[in-house]
Amino acid sequence: QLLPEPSLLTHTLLGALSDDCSLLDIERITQNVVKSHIETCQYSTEELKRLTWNLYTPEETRSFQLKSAEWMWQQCAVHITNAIQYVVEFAKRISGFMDLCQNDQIILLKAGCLEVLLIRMCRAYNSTNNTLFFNGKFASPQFFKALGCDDLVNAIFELAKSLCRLQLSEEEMALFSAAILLSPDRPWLTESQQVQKLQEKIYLALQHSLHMGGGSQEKLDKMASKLPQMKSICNLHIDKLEFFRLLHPETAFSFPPLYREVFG
Ligand code: MHQ
Repeated sequence: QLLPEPSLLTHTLLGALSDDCSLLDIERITQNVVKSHIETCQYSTEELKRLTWNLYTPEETRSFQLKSAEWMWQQCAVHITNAIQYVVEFAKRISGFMDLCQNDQIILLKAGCLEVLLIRMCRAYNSTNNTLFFNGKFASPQFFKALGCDDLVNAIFELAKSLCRLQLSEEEMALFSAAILLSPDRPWLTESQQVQKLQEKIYLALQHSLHMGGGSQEKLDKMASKLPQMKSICNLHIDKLEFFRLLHPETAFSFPPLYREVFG
């Protein structure tokens, strides 16, 4: 046998890093990140569960489809901006994040907030009828037709569906979000070493959590395999926004300042 069992490998990995990250550290990190996630996730699981059958009627859907692209873009920009504010609050509550220089905090948030939003999205997705929570009710992909971005909207729903299949626990979601936010390879970081140290600890916590939950390396691999899909959605969103800005500069200028700063 060339390789040890996965459990043994994890054990060895945890053991090897124990000099600067003990099991106690890992538990402390997990607790901090999960608490931060729960406190900033905008909608509780109970709330979303309670609203599961609150769907837009066909008439309501039709009336949204008939709205102008400008109006619909404005609505979506406002909702995304609200959600981003919660992600900023999540970041601020992760221990170590506020110790980074302000320049790096901003770089990490600009680069990672949409990805975090996309992870959180699976909480607000209902796979039985392929709908997403939007402004108080669950909406189908067709609901967003007026945006004129069917490819983007379909890609977002596809990601929601495939993330949902992973059945991530809140703990896994929280740690995965934090790990993505603390990516040391974002361009223009000045203290990427420090970011890397934080990310490594969060990854250990995630691995530990998967291990405890009876999961395995396989689940972590599946989670990591969603990253390219998320990247391409981020790029597609930027492309669509750029094109929209060319067609409707006035409307784009009236988008929430935070939205313009993050994606501008
Ligand atoms: C968050 C809550 C949340 C808030 C906003 C912009 C564009 C051209 C297309 C939700 C995207 C359209 C978004 C608003 C649409 C797919 C966007 C618009 C989790 C994520 C969630 C539910 C967002 C999901 C994606 C939505 C519906 O905690």
